[in-house]
Amino acid sequence: MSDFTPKPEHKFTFGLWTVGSTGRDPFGGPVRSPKSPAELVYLLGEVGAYGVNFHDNDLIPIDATPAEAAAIKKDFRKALADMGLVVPMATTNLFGDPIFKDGAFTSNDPKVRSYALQKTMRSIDLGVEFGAKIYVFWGGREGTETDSSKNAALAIRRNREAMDFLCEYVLDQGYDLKLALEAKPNEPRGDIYNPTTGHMLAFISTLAHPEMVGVNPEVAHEHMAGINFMHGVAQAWESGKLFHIDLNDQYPGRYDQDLRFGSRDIKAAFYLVKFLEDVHYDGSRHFDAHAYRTEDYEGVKDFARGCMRTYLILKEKAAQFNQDAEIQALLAEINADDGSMAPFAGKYTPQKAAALKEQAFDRQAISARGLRYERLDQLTIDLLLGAR
Ligand code: GLT
Ligand code: MN
Ligand code: MN
Repeated sequence: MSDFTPKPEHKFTFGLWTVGSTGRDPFGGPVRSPKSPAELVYLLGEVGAYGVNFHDNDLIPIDATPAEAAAIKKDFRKALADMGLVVPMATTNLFGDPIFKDGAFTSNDPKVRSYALQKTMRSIDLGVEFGAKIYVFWGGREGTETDSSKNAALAIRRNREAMDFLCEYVLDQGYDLKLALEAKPNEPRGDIYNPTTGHMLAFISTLAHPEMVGVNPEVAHEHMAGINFMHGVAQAWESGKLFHIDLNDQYPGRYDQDLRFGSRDIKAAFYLVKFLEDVHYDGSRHFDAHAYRTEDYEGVKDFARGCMRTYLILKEKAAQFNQDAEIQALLAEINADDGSMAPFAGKYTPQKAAALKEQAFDRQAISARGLRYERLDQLTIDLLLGAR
C-alpha cells in the first residue's frame, strides 16, 4: 500500500475561506459556527497542510480596530509557528462589501476605484508581513448584469491601469512579490471580464510590467465555461505564467460548486496532476474548495484530507502511466518519426519553403493508419480504475 500522507514538499495549501466556510449559500445561513483564523491554522496543521492563504478580511474584519487587528495577528502568528505552517499567497476581498456591488477596479465610480486601490495596497502589506510571495487577483465583481451599464473596453483599460499602479507599488516597496490573475466566467456577476485563463494571458501581455504578472487558473472556473482546464494550464505553463493554481472540482453548467479536488471528473484531475508533475511545477497546490454543507468540522477535515489524498493517488497513477510498458510502447508508436521530414522542420528559410512546396505526399497512405487512441484511452481507464 502506498503512502498518501501529505508532506511539506507537496506544497498543499488551503485558504482561510475554504476550511473556514460556514456553509452559507444563497438559500440558507451558516451550518457550522465560525472559527478564528488561529483555530483554522490548528485544523490545517492537524490534517497535514503545508500552508494557509488569506484575503485581508479573512484575517482581519473590515471594521476591526487597530487593537483588534494586532490581537488577531498575534494569535495567527503563534498558530503558524506552533503548527509550522507558512503563508505562500494572499489576496484582497474586493467583492464582499456593498461598496463593491458594481466592481472594484472596473467600477464606474472613481471613489470605488480609488478605495479598491487603497484596500489592495494595505492588503498587499499585510500579505507580505506574513511572508506571501504570490498575490492573487480574483475580480469576482468586475463585470455586469446589463451591458448598458459599462463600456467593456473602458473596463479593461481601468483594470489595466489598476494592475500597472499596483505593480509600481510593489516595486516601490521593494517587495519580492508576483501577482497572479484568476479568471472566472460568471458568478457572482452575470458576466465577469476576462472570463478565462486565456483571456487573462492576453490581458497580461498588455501590462506595463508583464514579467511580474501571471495567472492563477481554477479548475471549477474553466469547467463552468465547459473548457479543458489542463489545456489552459499548459498554455500558462508554456508561456512562463503559471504562478499559482486553484484545485477543486465542478460539474459544467451548474452553479459555482467548489467541490473537493478530484471528486467529480477523475480523468480530468488525473491529466492535470500528471501535467503538473511531469513539468515539475513547483508552486503551491492550493485547494480552493469547501466541504459539503452537510458537514460538521470533522467533515471539513475529511474534505481537506480528501483533496490532498486524491492528489497524491493521482500523482502515483501518473508515475505508473509513465512506467507502463504497454502505454509507453503505444506512445512511441504514435510518435514515430522516420526522419524524412527533417529537411522541412524548424525555422523558415526560402529554400525550405520552396522544397516543401514541391514535396509529394501520399495522403491515402498517411491517413489509412489507425492511431490506436481507443486502446490508449482504455489502458488509461484500466490504470485509473485499478485494473492494471
Ligand atoms: C472566492 C473565489 C475564489 C478565489 C478566491 C480569491 S475568493 O472564494 O470563489 O475562486 O480564488 O479571491
Ligand atoms: Mn479560486
Ligand atoms: Mn471558485
